[in-house]
Amino acid sequence: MAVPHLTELPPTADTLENLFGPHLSAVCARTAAALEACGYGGLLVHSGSLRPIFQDDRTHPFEVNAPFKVWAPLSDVPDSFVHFVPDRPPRLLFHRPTDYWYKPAPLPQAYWTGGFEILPCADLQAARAALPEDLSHTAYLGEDFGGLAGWAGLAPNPPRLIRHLDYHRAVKTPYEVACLRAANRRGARGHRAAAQAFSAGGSEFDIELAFLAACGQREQELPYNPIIALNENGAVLHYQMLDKAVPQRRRSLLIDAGAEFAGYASDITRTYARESGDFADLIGRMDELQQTLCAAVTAGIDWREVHLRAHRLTAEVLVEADLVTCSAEEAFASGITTVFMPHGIGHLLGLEVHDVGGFARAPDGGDIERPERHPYLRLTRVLEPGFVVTMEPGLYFIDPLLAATRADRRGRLIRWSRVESLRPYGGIRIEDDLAVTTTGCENLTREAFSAERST
Ligand SMILES: [Mn+2]
Repeated sequence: MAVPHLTELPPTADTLENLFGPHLSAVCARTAAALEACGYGGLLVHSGSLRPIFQDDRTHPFEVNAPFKVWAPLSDVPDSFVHFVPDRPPRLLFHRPTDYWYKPAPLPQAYWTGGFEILPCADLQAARAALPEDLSHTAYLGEDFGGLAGWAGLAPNPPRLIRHLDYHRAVKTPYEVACLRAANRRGARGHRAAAQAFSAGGSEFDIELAFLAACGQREQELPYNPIIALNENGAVLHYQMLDKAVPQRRRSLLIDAGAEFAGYASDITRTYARESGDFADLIGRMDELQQTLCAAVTAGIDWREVHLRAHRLTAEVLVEADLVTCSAEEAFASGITTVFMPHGIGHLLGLEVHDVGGFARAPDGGDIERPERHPYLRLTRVLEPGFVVTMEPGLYFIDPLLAATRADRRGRLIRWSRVESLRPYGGIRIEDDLAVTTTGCENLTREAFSAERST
């Protein structure tokens, strides 16, 4: 069944074509610089392999390698390669087997293909034959595809080169920001339908189906499996069950789900209450906190400080909501906020939902440490224009963390009766995607929801 409204999704192919040329030039330039710094003359990137299922004639779902996708927005063509030698147009060795069991992907002809020399290759031997005979001084990015050992001379996955490329991938080109904006439009569409399915009384599974239909994507195309959690399931950070039964009493929905556009991910979370009351008020308060944090995002700020500030603000919410018996200062200093908010405040977003390069001090340097007691933060760098980050404060009632806290001396700092009354609602997370600029940031997610509301 066609999903006609998706054709209206901006940006248009013309816009994308205009943006893709400079994007490809930027990828070529930064790759050339990285190759030079690491002593290589060329790069070969593999799209990935199909992995057979043990004792079966089927394969696991295909997941493309992100370092391949940065060149070409192809998510479903295993055993293809991009071969790049500085000062020459990149070549795409496009896997096109003779196959009557599966339909081979058609040779691409799209807004991005003009910058490539594209060669159809029936198999790996044909791909090897299309490459220079001498592959020494060529770096290879990808898994061992079984046969790689025979491609003499390649340097597989050199860590230094990967660090260089990952470091620079944190800064998105205008083309990439346009793709992330479109991924947010698609995701906001899905979220709107999901919220309606929740209001209509749907199960977690029903809500997922509504999300997929509105995004116009199958689950395999999404950047990650949606987290759709009713009631206390919202306290499981990566809840995955998609229960098909409707719970007797429906209190709350936490949905963390994103869509994909040209290989780029959106990562969006919303929390809804079925009825007004304390939990609904707490959602409103967390939304305010999230907006306060978003308003301060701009190039030049240290993401570790954003994370710690989120904890200080969370401590204030805990006091206001009467969830602690101590002051906000003590709630922060004692680490009680990490019981209610045990994950990072956000991460880089791009070709991967948790994008690479979040810790790199420099293209060729070590990692920037996480703040003490905050082991799950995935970004420690100072923000630069072109970074796209998520902002995702949360407040959860997580049984194993609460139990451990109750057992130690910090237990006295928690107002247990309040925790008991809010536990059945699971938790709250509100997550937007922000494109960092020199003067602030663009909230790709809020803009997408506004644009969807006006359609
Ligand atoms: Mn996220």
